[in-house]
Formats: sequence, structure tokens, C-alpha cells
Amino acid sequence: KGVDSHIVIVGCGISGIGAAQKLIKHGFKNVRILEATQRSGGRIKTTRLGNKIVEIGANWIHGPSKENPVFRLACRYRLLDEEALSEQNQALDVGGHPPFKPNWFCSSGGKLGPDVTEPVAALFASLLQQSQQFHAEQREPVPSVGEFLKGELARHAAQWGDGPAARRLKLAVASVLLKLECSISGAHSMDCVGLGAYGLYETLPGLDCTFPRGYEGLIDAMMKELPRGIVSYSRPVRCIHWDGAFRRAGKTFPVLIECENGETFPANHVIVTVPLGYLKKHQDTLLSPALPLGKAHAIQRMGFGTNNKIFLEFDEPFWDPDCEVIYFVWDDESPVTDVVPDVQKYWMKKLFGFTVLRPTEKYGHLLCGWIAGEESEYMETLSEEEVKQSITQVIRRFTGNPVITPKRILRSQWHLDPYTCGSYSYVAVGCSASDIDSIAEPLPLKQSQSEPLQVLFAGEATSKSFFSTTHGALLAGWREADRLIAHHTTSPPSAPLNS
Ligand code: 6YU
Repeated sequence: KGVDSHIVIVGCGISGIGAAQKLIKHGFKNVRILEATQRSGGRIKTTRLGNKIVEIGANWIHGPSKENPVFRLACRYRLLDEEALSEQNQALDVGGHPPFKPNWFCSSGGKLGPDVTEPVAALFASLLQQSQQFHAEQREPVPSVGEFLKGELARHAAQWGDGPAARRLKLAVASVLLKLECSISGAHSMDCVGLGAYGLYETLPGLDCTFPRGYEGLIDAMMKELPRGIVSYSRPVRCIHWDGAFRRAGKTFPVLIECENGETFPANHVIVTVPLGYLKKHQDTLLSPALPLGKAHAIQRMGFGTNNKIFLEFDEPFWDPDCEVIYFVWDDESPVTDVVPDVQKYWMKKLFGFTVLRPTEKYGHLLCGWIAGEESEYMETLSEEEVKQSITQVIRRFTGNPVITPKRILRSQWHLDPYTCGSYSYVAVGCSASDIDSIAEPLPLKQSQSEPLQVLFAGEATSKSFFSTTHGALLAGWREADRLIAHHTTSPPSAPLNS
């Protein structure tokens, strides 16, 4: 018992690192992290396109203010710029949707004016707000956010006094906003996202900010606080044997972690932080004995989708100097008519548009495109050149410029990543807060007579209010470390690491 307990953490993303930091701070001596890849950070991944810093995974601190533990750590490590640190920035409450200055391009070539786009954007924002309220009211008029939004859009559109052409254009604008929501939720369609649980996700105050020198700087700073050699890299875990009695060096352990290369690690406790996508795919083999049925079903019910980025660099901008987000409106699309998409032929129509990397002095003319769902997964299977050609055709059509060509491209492939299998989690139709509780519940379950807390679960998907974020992942890692600290000490769990 006590600090001599052997603890293995599976996964060296922010959740696993956060758990390790806290355990070590509380005197746990035998902590080891097993990481499948050759690097720390998981879905926090910074790279370069030419000499520009780009984020392949997490982009922003969502809600950078005192309540956000990632913001607090970033402040402590001095990783943010003046603007993000300002009280004014921290006080802004934008409900998770920063008011980026838009340019709306249309497939017929040319820009749409605010007379068309603004009323739709305002209506859409108010419908989203309504979607989030059903959780508190404990009711859902329809099962999914998509059905609710589309039903309300159809109802409003019927009352729009414009002619049929203007109405069609406004519906096409609403279609883009639905695609944007797919990227935010990381879901193929908003029809997959549960309406009753949509309000579970909490936004924090603060205008979303980025890390000027890269998100991975946070991981580097956290890693420096861990003992050297605590992580074993290139150690994909094949199976966690639990509820056993494994003899090692004269001691008996209830858990034995087996890696792909045959190496084994005995433990009293293991904290599993692998992404939900990985867990869904490997849940039959990752644990032995198998997961209890209720937990296995919760893992299958919870949503985990794909959202990818496509970076494009240009010599000259085709957007306005103050533009922060570019939307591509396909004027033949409508959210109120269901069409079965031909993914292979039209995957690029799922791209809602681009965010503009700023400031220009630092990034030049660099855009980040966003694409979610099955189309995004198909895009991953194409070569970078094929992606570049398809998107270039789209940009030429929308701008009316027949020669415009991006000079460089880089895209993410989160679904093909064997240790992530997608991007992040969402609360799917038929899923509720109790499913997240069930995924997070340690093994063995409470009624068991066996050694307690053998297998614990952290990672972003186990955070009830902040799933899909870095702060949710960090808090989940701390939560499981606290659970072990409380188990091994009589005193209550400590205050947050950085408070
Ligand atoms: C955020 C943002 N952001 C964009 C994109 C992505 C994500 N997120 P990790 O995966 O990091 O670590 C697990 C490790 O386990 C990993 O290293 C594996 O290699 C390892 N592993 C796996 N199998 C193993 C095995 N068998 N053996 C050993 N090791 C194994 N979050 O805060 N801001 O801007 C974005 C974004 C493209 C892909 C993001 C963002 C999500 C975060 O990146 C993610 O949650 C954490 O990094 C996960 O950390 P972890 O430690 O849990 O896992 C209303 C409502 C709507 C709800 N949603 C709204 C919120 C919007 C979320 N937005 C995200 C958007 C962007 C742009």
C-alpha cells in the first residue's frame, strides 16, 4: 500500500501526463507511462509547414480563463501572448463560438453580402442556444441536434418573405453552418449528436486563444516536471490482464500489462487514457477478463468521430484583410432536403471552409480548412496531391479565379492514426451523462470482492462537462490520480496542481 504502489499509465497525452504529474507530486514512486508512439502529446501535435508553426491536432484553449486548467498551466509556463492573458480577454463570454469575421464565398463565384448571411447566422446561433437548453429541461422533442435544427430551419424558411431564389441561398448558408457544427462536434452529421445531452458540454469564459509557439510547448513544459525515463515510448499495450495474481520480484500484483513486443509490466493500478476511438476498436482484446457488458455498451454508444484539417498556403490572399473565417456556400445545397451524399465524388463539399491563420506578418497567407465525418475519412485515403487538386478546383470555382493555386499543402489523418482512430468524442443519440460515468467507472465495479481500483479510465471522453477538449482530458487525468491518492492516504485529495 501507500506510495510504493506500482502504477502504469497507458498513453502519454495530456491526460496521462497530468495523472503522472499529480501522482508523483504526492510521493508515488513507481509510476510508469507506456506510450504506443515515439512521442508525447497524443492529439496535441505541433509541426511546421515550411517555417510556419501549425497545429495538426488541438488548436485553441477553449475558454481561456481562470477556471480552465490548461489556461492556468499555460500561464504558469509563460506560453501565451499578452492579449490572451488580458483580463478583458478572459472575461469575454462567447458561448464556445468566437465571433470570427467572415467572408462568404458562393459556388456560383463571388461573395455573399451580409443581407443574405447575417439573418441566417443569427437564426442559427439562436437555434443552437435552444438546442443546449433541452438538457436542463430534461426533455428532447426529437432525438438529435440535426433533426431539431433542420426542423426549425424549415419552419422559419417557410415564413421568409424573400422570393424562392433568395430563400434557396439562405438555406444553402444554413447548410454551411451545419457543416461547421459537424466539425466542432467532430461528428459525421448533427443527426448523430443527441439533443437531450447536448447541453452537457459546458463552455468557459474567455475568447479562445492559441499558443504562439505551438500547443506542444505545453506538453514539453509538463514533461520537464516528470522524472526522466518515466515514459517507455514505442510500447503499444496489447492487453491489460486484471483481476489476477501475478508474481513478480517476490510480490503479487492484480494487474499485468502486456505490450505488443511481449514485454510485461506488473501493476497495482493501471490508468487507461487511450482515445475512445481506440477503445471502441480494441475493447474486445484490450482487457482480459473482458469489460463488463454495461461498460462495453457505453463505450459503443458514446460518439467518436473525425474532424481533419487541410492547411493551404498561398502567395496572395483571396480573402479580405480583416477576414478570420472563410465559408464556402454551395448554392444547390439545403439542410431541409435529404440527399445521400456521393462521398467519393463530392467529399470536398463537406469542407465548410477555412480559418485564416493570423497575424499575417507571422503566417503569411495560410489557411486551415476543416472537414468532418465520412468525407473527411475518405479524404485521408487520398494522396496529398489529389487533395490539393480537388480543393484547388473548388477554390477556383468559388473565387472565379481560374489560375489560383496553393503553393503548399498539409493535412491531418486522425482516423487512419492507429492509436487514435478518429478525432474526439461527442454525446451521440441515445447516449446520456450516465454513459460517460459508466466509461469512467474503475474496474472492478463496486460490488466486487477483488482488489479495488485495478483499472481506471481517463482521457477526454471520460469528462462529463468538457469532453473533446484538452482541459477535459487534463481534468480527467487529475481526477483518476486523485482517486488513487484518496485510496492510498487518509487525507483528502489535494488541491489542483497549479492553484
Ligand atoms: C481543445 C481544440 N481541437 C482538433 C483536432 C483534434 C483534437 N481537440 P490523447 O489522444 O492525446 O492521448 C492518448 C495517448 O494514448 C496517445 O498518445 C496514443 O498514442 C496513446 N495510445 C493509444 N493506444 C495505445 C496503446 N494501445 N498503448 C499505449 N499507448 C496508446 N481540444 O481543447 N481545443 O482546439 C481542439 C482539436 C483535429 C484531433 C482537438 C481540441 C481535442 C484534444 O486534442 C483532445 O481532447 C486531447 O488532446 C485528448 O487528450 P488525451 O490525453 O485524452 O488523449 C455544445 C457542444 C459541442 C461539444 N464540442 C465542442 C468542443 C469543441 C472541441 N474542439 C475541438 C476542436 C479543435 C479544433
